[in-house]
Amino acid sequence: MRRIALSALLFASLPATAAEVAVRIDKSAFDPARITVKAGDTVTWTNAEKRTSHDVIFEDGERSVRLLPDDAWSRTFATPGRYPYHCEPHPHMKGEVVVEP
Ligand SMILES: [Cu+2]
Repeated sequence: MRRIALSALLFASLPATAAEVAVRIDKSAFDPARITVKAGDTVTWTNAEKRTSHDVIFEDGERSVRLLPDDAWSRTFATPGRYPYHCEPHPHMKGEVVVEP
């Protein structure tokens, strides 16, 4: 009983840990296209295509390298805001990361 109470207290006092969030790129689309994360979280895009390469180009200037099939790229979002992005060779592929405080 005492041990359970102590564990709960320790857990409650720990700072929130940064999360890792995955976005899959497949069938020429970002999945999910729109995600909401917390400041400090890291988002990883993985190209799940068989043949097609893609990239992740943010309007704020941050950009991935070209992602060949099975390649992955990550960005950590320190500042709250909206971060729209697209794929350069396929401009119809759009996504957005919403970063909450
Ligand atoms: Cu693309």
